[in-house]
Amino acid sequence: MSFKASPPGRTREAPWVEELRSARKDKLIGGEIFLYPQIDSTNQKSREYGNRGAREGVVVLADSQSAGKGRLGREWESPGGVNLYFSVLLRPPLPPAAAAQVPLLAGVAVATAVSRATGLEARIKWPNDVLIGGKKAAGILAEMEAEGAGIRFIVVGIGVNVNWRQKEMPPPLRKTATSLREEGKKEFSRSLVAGEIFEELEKEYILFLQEGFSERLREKWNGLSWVNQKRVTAVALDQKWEGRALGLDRDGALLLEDEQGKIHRFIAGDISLRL
Ligand code: BT5
Repeated sequence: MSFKASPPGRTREAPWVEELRSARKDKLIGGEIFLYPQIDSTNQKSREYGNRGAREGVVVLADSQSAGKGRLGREWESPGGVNLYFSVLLRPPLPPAAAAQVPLLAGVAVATAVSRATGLEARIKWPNDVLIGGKKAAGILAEMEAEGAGIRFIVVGIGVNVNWRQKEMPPPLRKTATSLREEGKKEFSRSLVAGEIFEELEKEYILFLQEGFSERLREKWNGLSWVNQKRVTAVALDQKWEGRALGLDRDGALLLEDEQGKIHRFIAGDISLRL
């Protein structure tokens, strides 16, 4: 089955997208990029591609989103012309239980790539936030479709605030969100940042297929973690747990030690952390 790039491109593409395409030619992730100037959500579109049989590594990239999604029904602010919004289609030949580890490897890839592209220190706040200077610069939303005992596909959606200015952010976000430009005090190339993320994600994903959720990956995650050894509150629906974050265990669950020294395990997805 073949897919035409969308929209069918009568106009020239933005130079940064052309740069990105040529940097990723023949690679697994981003070797094929479907560009949308505006879309509801790249995750939504990527799921459609997934359901229609698109191959692993295909990327849906948008300049802006009208209904960008966060986790648990939250929204992702997605103005045009400044940031990155994309979704990567993966087809790991693994059981559905392994899917919970994919956002963790994506967090490592995004934090590493952003640091490399900008020289800024990016950290991970469990499970899926990438912070710079304690504020959120990127978010990850992974969604899976399973079939019986296998994963049909996973869509890894990544939003990075690249050149968004604080004064253009909605006021409620100004305290918690940041961008590469705000932190680095200069503009960054979207193609450079996206290219580094695709590269790092490809590397981590291939290693994950070979080694699983390895000691190496866990240590890398723990080394990048913003929360380890900090006092945190884990919140799920109507319950709260307070304690010290210890890091990830062998399965990728976050460990929290409460006042009484009791250890609690949290699986990403149904819980939020507050510092
Ligand atoms: C996330 O959710 O952090 C996942 C965000 C994933 C976005 C990408 S963009 C490409 C792809 N297509 C999609 O439709 N989604 C993915 P969560 O942890 O639930 O965080 C959401 C919360 O972050 C919101 O409730 C706001 O408080 C805050 N927020 C919203 N937009 C933001 C932004 N652009 N930058 C920083 N924080 C933001």
